[in-house]
Formats: sequence, structure tokens, C-alpha cells
Amino acid sequence: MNKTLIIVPTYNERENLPTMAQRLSQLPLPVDLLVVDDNSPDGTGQIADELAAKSPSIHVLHRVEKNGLGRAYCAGFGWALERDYEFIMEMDGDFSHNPDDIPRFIDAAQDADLVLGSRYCHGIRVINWPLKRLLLSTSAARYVRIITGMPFTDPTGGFKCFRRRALESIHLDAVRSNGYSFQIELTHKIWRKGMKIVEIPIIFTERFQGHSKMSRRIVWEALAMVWRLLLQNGLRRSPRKEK
Ligand SMILES: Nc1nc2c(ncn2[C@@H]2O[C@H](COP(=O)(O)OP(=O)(O)OP(=O)(O)O)[C@@H](O)[C@H]2O)c(=O)[nH]1
Ligand SMILES: [Mg+2]
Repeated sequence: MNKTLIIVPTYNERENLPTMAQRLSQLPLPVDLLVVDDNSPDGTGQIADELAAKSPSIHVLHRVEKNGLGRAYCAGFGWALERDYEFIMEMDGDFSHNPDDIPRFIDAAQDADLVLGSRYCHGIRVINWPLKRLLLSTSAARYVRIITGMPFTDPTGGFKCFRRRALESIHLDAVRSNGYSFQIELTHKIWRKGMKIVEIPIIFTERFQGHSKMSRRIVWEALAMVWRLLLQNGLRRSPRKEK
């Protein structure tokens, strides 16, 4: 067993998964892969099982139905915490996140509780997004910063590395959100405890095929979640120790 686990939630990623597994196995540092598949109709789960049968560093969690990214990640975190992983990462399975960035996350995580991959620190690095989508994302980032006081440039990003202690400090069962607000909620829960969070720059590449999952519902969920987080933090815009 390696010390680092990369959790990749999948829903219809059969074209991407084998290449992803191969790219991970070629990294300069050894990592384990956990695929969390929500019974993908395209058979991604079966492909994951075949990969796992060939490699002891690949694992699969099967879930019965499509239940959203947030639920899939929480299941993956629970699985990781039952084992001895020290570095636990979130990463998309569609190559929007570049697996070659993983060693930089692990470097930064030596001295942090949570490392956030940021598209927006020191400039904007997003490939293949319409301007509308980019404006929505950067405005969301500003909104989160203003309301909650969390000083990060990219709070909705989904390329992250948690130290074990950071995940152990939160009640995964109490995580409510599922869309982009899931990322905000998790980071806020760790930040308000006063844990150390750092950002590193990443390049995000939107998949060139398929449709955006962005919907009004996801936006509303995030808008409302930010206020709930402010309340949960006693209306403070800075970290505090929780009891
Ligand atoms: N297990 C699981 N994985 C999912 C679910 N929804 C998306 N994923 C996976 O999560 C990763 C990111 O999802 P995408 O579909 O690229 O969604 P996104 O990047 O947030 O959305 P767009 O950029 O708007 O397309 C991919 O690996 C997906 O296969 C889900 O409900 N369950
Ligand atoms: Mg994507």
C-alpha cells in the first residue's frame, strides 16, 4: 500500500479510465488509485474491476446509482480513512486535471493540511471554457471570498490534496452539498478550524467532448451554501477553534 491515494469519481468515463490508470502508474512517486463508480451505464465500473484485478494499487468502490460528486467523494474519503493513507487527493477522471501535477501537490502537502489546486492564482489558466462560464466561476470565487472571508482564489476547484488529519477533523456525514458547493463546504470546514491551507497553480482543461454539467440548481446550491457556512462559523469571516 502506498501513502498517497488518488480518488477519481467516475460516471461514464470508459474512454478515459485506462489511460488515467496508466498515467498514474508512471508518476515519479507511487500512488494508489480509488475509482468510485456510480454504476456507469457505459461499463466504466467493469473496466475499473479489470484494471484492479491486474494491479494491486488500483481499487474500486461501486455505488448503486448516480448520486453526485459530493456523495462519491465522501464514500471515497471514508474508504481511505479506514486504511493508512496519509495523502488523499480529489481528481476528475476526464483529464481536466493533469495527473502530472500530483507530485507538486504532495510536495506542498508536506507542510500543510490541505492543498488546493488553483486556476486563478497569478493569472487565469483555463482552457476551452466559454467566457460566460469563466466569468461565472471567477465571480463565484469572489463571492465566496467576500461572504465567508476565506482568502482563496479558487474555492470551487476540485483538484485537492488532503492530509489525513484534515479529513479526520470533519464529520463526513454532515457534509450536505453535492455540486460545486461541495468543494467550498469541505474547504470551509477545514479552514475555520485554523488548519493550514495552501494554493498551488494548476492548468484546467475542459473536456473537448460532452456537455457541461453546470445548471441553475448547482449555482443556487452554492449561493445558499455560502451563507450557511457563514452562519455555521458564528458570522465570523476568520477561522476559529471549534469545540
Ligand atoms: N461517481 C460519480 N462520479 C461523477 C458523478 N458526476 C460526475 N462524476 C465524475 O466526476 C468527475 C468530474 O465530473 P464532470 O462530469 O467532468 O463534471 P464537471 O467537470 O464538474 O462538469 P463540467 O465541467 O460542467 O462538465 C468526472 O470524473 C466524472 O466522471 C456522479 O454523480 N458520481
Ligand atoms: Mg469535467
